[in-house]
Amino acid sequence: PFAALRPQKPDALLALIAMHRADSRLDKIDVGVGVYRDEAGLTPVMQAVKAAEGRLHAEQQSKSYLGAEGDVRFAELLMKLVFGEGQSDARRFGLQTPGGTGALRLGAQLLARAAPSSRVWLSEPTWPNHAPIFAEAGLATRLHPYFDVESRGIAFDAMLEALQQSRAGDVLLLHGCCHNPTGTQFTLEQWEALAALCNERDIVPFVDLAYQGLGNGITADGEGAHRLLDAVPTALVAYSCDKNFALYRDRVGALFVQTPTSDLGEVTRANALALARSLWSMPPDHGAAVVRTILDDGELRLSWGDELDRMRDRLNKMRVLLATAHPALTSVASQRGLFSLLPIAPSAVPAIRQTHGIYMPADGRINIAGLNEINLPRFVEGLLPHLEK
Ligand code: PLP
Ligand code: TYF
Repeated sequence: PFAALRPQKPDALLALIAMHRADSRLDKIDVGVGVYRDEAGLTPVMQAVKAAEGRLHAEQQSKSYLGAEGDVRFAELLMKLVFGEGQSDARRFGLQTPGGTGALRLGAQLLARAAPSSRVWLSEPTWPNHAPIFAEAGLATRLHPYFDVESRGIAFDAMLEALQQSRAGDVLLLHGCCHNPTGTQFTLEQWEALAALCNERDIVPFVDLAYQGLGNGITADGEGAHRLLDAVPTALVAYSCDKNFALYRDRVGALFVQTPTSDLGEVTRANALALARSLWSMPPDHGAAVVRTILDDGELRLSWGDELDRMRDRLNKMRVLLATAHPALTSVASQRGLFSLLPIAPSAVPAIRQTHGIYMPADGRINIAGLNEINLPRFVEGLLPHLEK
């Protein structure tokens, strides 16, 4: 059967990792794939994670099967971060998934089973995996304008205008905070306007929350989603712990679903579990057990929160430094999270790579965490001749 298969392009972001590794220049700069790095360029295991792993190693009595829902306490604890304290009710459920990607895919399969003719609206641009995840689940995708090239902020009016083409039952994918790749975020007023739009047009919001805590803090980064979720009857949330707990390769995430009634919630949960069984049977335990151990322990939770604060402060400090380097970069300071989209032409990207050893994807997205006080001047020097405006 394989003779029928078509050649595939490799993931451009993951391909950059290998390209950067093969470059022998000592002063090369990696602003490619989205992982946090400290000022030494490392992506360390967080202290609270090390401590939790130590406890699990000492105390875990069994590795017997858990079930398709994964670690129930993990999902319960995360639910408070997603919906706010005291906001778990019978209309909402959560299931552990392999990463945020697993949560997106499970949500997509659930939507495809429940409403196969619904279309999923994605921002232009968005994370390159979004469209294939929904398409592979059998759902049609549509793009809405999102980024305003002039202000380097959100083209909110154009977005709302395009969504006038939505049909009842369509799905709207929203980045909960720290938009990938633009670093933009909705204001609370915009979240409220989006909630009103979803209710008016009978659209189902699907919030992708992959960077909570890396923008303005855990609480602030969840606030927009809380307001939206409180205002609408039906919603999905794909949560990733891979960035805010630096657990990337352990693949830690959860899917949360909100339904209009608890009866509908029960049937929906049973369907999500059936789909999860056919996708991965059960999610991998370790990373979720680590997150559960941290969130359930006052001391570890404080340690995790402090380290996350320091990571975010470093990102925001680099943003301010980069923004002051050139007027065309001013908006970088008000953007949040790991990413920013540079005002450069795609043709400048290979030139900057060859001449200066600076590695970024073709759209000019940079990972702010790849910068530090030592390499920032060299980064700016390589970039300046290519900045537009
Ligand atoms: N959503 C967005 C916007 C992302 O940038 C990522 C990055 O990996 C994910 C989801 C997936 O997260 P995970 O690595 O947990 O699958
Ligand atoms: O956008 C990024 O860089 C992160 C990491 O196929 C990532 O979200 C990139 C590509 C991919 C999986 C994860």
